[in-house]
Amino acid sequence: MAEAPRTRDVKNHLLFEVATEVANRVGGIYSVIKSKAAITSAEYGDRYCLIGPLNRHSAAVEVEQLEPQNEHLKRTLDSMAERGISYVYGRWLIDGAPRVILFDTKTGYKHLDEWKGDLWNAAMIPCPPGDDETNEAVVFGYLVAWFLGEFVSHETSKAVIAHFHEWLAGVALPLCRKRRIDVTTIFTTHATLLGRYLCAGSVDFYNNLQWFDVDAEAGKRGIYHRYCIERAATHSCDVFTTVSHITAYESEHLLKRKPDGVLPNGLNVVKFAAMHDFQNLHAQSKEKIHDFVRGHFCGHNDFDLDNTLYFFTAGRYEFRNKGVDMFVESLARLNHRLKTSGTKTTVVAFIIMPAQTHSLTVEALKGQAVIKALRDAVGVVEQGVGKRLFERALRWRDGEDLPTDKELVSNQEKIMLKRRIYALKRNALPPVVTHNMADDLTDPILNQIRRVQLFNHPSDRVKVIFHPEFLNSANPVLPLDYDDFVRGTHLGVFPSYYEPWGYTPAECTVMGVPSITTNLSGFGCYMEELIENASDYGIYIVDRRGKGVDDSVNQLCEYMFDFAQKSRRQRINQRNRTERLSDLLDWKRMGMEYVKARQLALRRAYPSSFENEEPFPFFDGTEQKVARPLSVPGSPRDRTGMMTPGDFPSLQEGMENLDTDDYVGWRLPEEEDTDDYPFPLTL
Ligand code: G6P
Ligand code: 1S3
Repeated sequence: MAEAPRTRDVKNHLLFEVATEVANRVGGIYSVIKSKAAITSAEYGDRYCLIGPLNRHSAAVEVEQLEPQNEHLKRTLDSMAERGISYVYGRWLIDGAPRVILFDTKTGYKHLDEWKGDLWNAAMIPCPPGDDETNEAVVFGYLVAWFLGEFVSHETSKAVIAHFHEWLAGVALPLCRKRRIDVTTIFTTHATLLGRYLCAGSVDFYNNLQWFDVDAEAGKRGIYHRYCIERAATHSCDVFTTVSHITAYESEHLLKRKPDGVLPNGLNVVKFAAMHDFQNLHAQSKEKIHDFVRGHFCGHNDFDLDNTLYFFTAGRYEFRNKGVDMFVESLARLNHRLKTSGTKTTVVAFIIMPAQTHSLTVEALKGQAVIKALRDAVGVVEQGVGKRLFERALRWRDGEDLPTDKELVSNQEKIMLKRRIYALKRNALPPVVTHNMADDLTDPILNQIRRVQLFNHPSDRVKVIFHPEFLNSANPVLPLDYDDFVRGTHLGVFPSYYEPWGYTPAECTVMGVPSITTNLSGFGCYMEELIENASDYGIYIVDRRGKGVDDSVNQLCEYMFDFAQKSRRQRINQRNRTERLSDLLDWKRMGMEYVKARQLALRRAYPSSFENEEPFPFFDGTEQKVARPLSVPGSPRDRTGMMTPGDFPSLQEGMENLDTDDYVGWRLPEEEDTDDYPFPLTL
């Protein structure tokens, strides 16, 4: 007998977004759902709810507990609670304040063996013992499928979209399909398991994508069962998406399904009333970095901070995938070039990547302490000198000379100052790492620094500081939150080999900090596709696709060298241009892709509800490129056409006419700086 068509109210549909990082910061997915919440809440209001596993520690500070108001939701959660499942329901205290359901997976573990058996019977996915991460994924997946199945049996009128992020949240997808739960589903993968593993090794990943024996490769790496979950999720959802074209191409070959579209990551862009506000913030934050550098290089403060540039890289510690290998090698070449050019500019390059450490080093703490002691001593002398100068000025007679330094600084003060200055002396070179590493001898970053011998010698024009911990303002050595640190730097450098999207250069862009990325990162490809000459806007893209490693390293070195030649005026102008790109990355614009994916999911699940409607323009039209800035001379370079490997268009194309007020189109603001000013500048 033919199945009756599924009918539900698609206009007022409900949206559940499922991820393991709801109110629980682990990595990039947290940034995605948190920053997107405002725009999704604006669109859905109470019809939007996020589902994640409960992490009591972070939920305690991020979630305000509430009683569910929706009767179907309440019935479902009550019934699960009656069967021993605990959860927290509440408001996530972030922009948009979305509702969240956080299931306590511990209360589901009593069913683990039964569910593992069921997963094998339902989808032939094996779950070997001893893999805690997979056990978590299974329990969470079964709880979500339980919840959705029961919810749609109570809520029978409205359509329900369930949007899942990443394989860890994907177990529920084959279950929804197998149990024919009346929801329509979207799966977004933010990386592929195999891609991450293969790239971290020494394979020529992109040239061999078509040829990998995926089952065998997953088996060799002991991740076959995880890979099965990822692949089952990919093939069971109604709409399959990923975050960039490059990861779409990878998914097509490694997960064997061509994504229906690309949902690039956005940011919640905060605009300043005036352009100079963000420039002032740069100067303030840079001053704080100067303070750190003074301490770190104490005894070796032989370079001019006014002529110093701060470069940095940051992210998850994946040495090859995040391109740290290439960064350090290029820094060594940059050092050589700066030395031979005879420049007075110094580059201090930071590497911010969390690794296993025991504590901050005594050297790092001591450097800051002696500088603080010196500053305090100077403060005392300053007060004394001020007082004496004031007294002398009161008693000053016509014809008398003004007091000399010698008269103003007392002997006692001179001794105190000398002691503080002697304390700055140091026999060793300033350290390249701020912490005691758990595994100093085998640490890949340290070994690479040793190999290229960037040891912070006075003659080096490039200095290196590895800070193996995320930043925060309570840090006694470098007391800055990550965003404030980024604002104070001059250039972010992210030469990734494996980077499905890459939030780090995107964050730089919205803060008006130029950055270097690669054409193997989703962000790099996206910007290259949209902007005619991205480097004019402070988005430098290293070619890691068509060039050999050595050439890519040279290109990266060249970009950094050229940047180091810029005048302050040129840097200020470039920052203005970079910041102007921020609307391009705003969720108000990027969120359109999510709208399209949801439309597609509804149309696939409930085609009869759309019979009398115009076809939805998912795949027509092309993005308009952002023209080069007016102050930059034209180049003959032709950049039309797709720059990404998959030659399929994204969902974003052809959506200009969608009538959604919450989302905006993007135009480059028209005002323009020039590098040549008609009046003298004192910068
Ligand atoms: C901002 C401030 C300026 C400062 C400049 C330094 O633009 O508004 O007052 O001179 O930063 O720029 P730099 O690239 O040298 O850090
Ligand atoms: C992933 O996190 P990662 O740093 O492991 O997801 C992020 C969010 O989509 C993405 O920006 C990043 O490239 C991926 O690699």
